Amino acid sequence: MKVVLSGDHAAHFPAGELYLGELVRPFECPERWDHIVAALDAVGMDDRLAPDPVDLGRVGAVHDGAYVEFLRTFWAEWTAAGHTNDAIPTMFPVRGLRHDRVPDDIDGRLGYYALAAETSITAGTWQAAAAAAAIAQTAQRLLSDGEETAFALCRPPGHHASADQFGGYCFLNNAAIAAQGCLVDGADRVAVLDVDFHHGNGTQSIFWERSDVLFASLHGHPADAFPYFSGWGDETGSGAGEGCTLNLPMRPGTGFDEWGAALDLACDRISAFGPDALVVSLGVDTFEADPISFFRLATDDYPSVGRRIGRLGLPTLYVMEGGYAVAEIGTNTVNVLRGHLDG
Ligand code: Q9C
Ligand code: ZN
Repeated sequence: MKVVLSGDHAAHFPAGELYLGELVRPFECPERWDHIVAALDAVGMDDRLAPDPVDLGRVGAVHDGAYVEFLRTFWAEWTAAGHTNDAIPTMFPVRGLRHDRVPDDIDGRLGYYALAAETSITAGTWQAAAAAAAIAQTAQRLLSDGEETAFALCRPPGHHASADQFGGYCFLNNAAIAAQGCLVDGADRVAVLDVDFHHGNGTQSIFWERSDVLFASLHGHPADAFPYFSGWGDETGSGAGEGCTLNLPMRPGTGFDEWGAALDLACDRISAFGPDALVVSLGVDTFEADPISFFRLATDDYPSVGRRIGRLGLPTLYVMEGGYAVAEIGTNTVNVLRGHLDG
């Protein structure tokens, strides 16, 4: 399996994350990437390549142009306004407020384009986010050119980012960019399987009305887990996309028996959809020791996750999402990839 990766990820590392009333060291940290690379080394997955430059035209197929421009120019505007700290959004266009007007003020625009306050923007955020999108694009082209599998080692992650919102550690929706790229490069239908612990609200919203993309997600129930306002089972898509969204929320303490049964259900739905390619939003924050999540998957469960996905027999692109048990993130991630390859 080819692995696409870039050292540019390290440019994004905010000083703090607003977490339960305090500013803590961000859970989404550069060492996550180091541990994944070390685990790939350990099993000899050394077929690696750097991404081609990001294709912003194609990013614009899933993201709002003004949003991408906001991300690209944010740090220059923020510092020009005299701010030197990382930026934390604090005011949002919530219930009862207008979201049809974009403020001029840079702090106002920060809130307009944010979905939550735990995700700071720092000097290197655009460099890293653009590199992650480029990684997804390069890996997608490998798949479209005939590779059976590829791993896009994206950081920062992407599945919470909608067409025009960042948050949940995400800025550009790498998996959505890849899925859309598959369609542009010849696929008639693509499935996105999101196994990250959190609901992929961004991916869901991007493809909500689309009949050419099936979005299937296993995640912590929104009554109990971030992003709280998305991911119930009755969210099934609308318009042409009605029935093309499948949400399987699960409660605290869910272990591999129940989670694996949900994975089987999602895989059955994917088979029935008949896609030409599969994009997997691969988060391993389902792990029992994850510090911010509540499922109970064990390191030894991950090979069967990859095996089950591999049995679909589809060209498959794994896109890295979350996973915050840093010491185990590499082994857990590589276990999925190995399970897929070993069958
Ligand atoms: N008290 C990803 O895994 N914080 N993002 C939750 C709960 C946000 C996770 C705090 C978690 C975002 C890609
Ligand atoms: Zn997650």
